[in-house]
Amino acid sequence: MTTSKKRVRRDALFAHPQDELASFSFDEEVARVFPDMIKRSVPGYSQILGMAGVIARRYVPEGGRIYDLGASLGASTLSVAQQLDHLERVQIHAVDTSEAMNERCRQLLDQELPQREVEIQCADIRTLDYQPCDLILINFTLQFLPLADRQPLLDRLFAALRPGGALLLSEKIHFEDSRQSQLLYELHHDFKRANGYSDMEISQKRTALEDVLRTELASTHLERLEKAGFDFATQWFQYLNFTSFLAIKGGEA
Ligand code: GEK
Repeated sequence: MTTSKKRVRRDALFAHPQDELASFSFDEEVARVFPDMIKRSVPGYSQILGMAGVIARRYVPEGGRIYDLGASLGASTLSVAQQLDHLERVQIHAVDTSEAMNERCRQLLDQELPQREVEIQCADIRTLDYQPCDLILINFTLQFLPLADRQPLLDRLFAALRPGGALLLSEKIHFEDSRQSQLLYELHHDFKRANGYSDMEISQKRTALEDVLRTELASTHLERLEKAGFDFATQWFQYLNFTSFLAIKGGEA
C-alpha cells in the first residue's frame, strides 16, 4: 500500500476585511482551499460522503454508471469508487462548471484513484446529455441553481436513472418554524467558530453567498422528488441545517 502525503491548505479567504464583497464564485482561490473550507463549514459533510460509498455498494451493479453532479474536487466520487473496488467496468462521470475545480479534481483523482477511469466533464448539469445510470450524487449543488431550474433538472435526472436506481441529494435547508430556523442557523455559526473561523470571516462569507445559495424547506425537496416521479424518498440524515435525501426510482428501496 502506498501512502500519499497530502498538504491541506487552510481556508482564509474571508479572513481580512473586504471593502466590496464580490459574490461567491468557484474560482481558483476557492478550489485551492476547498477541502478545508467544506469540512470546516458543512456539518455532516464527512458522514454524508462516507455513506455515499455505502449507498453506492447497494445500488450500483457491475458495468453500472454514476454521475457526481457539482463534483468540485471529486470527494463524493472518491468515496464511491473506494467502495466499488470489487466491481469491473463502472463508469463515473464527475461534472462541474468550474474549470479550476475540474483541473484540481483531475490531479487529485489521478493520485488517489489511478486504477479507475473517471470522466471529468466541464459542463452545466442543467443541460448535460445524461446517459442511463444507476446512481446520481448531487451533494450541495442544487442549492446553487435558480429555484426555477430545480424541478426541470430533477425531472431529467429521474428520466436518466434506470429502474431501481438511486439519487443522493444533500442540501443546506431552512425550517418553517422561525425559532427552529434561527436556532439552527446560529448553531451553525457556532460550529464554524468552533472550527476556527472568526466572526468577520463568517459574516463576510454569509454576505458573499447571499444571492448565490438559496435554501429551501425539507418538505419542498421531498415534494419535488415525488413530482419528478420518485416512488420513494427519505430524509436519511440531518445535522443542524444540513440534510441529505435518498430517493429511489421504482422497485424495492
Ligand atoms: C462534494 N459535491 O465535495 N453545473 C455544474 N456544476 C455546478 C453548477 C452547475 N450548474 N452550479 C454549481 N456547480 C461536492 C461539493 S460544492 C458545494 C459541491 C459547496 C458546482 C460548483 O462549481 C461547485 O464546485 C459545486 O457545484 C458546489 O461532495 O461549495 O458548498
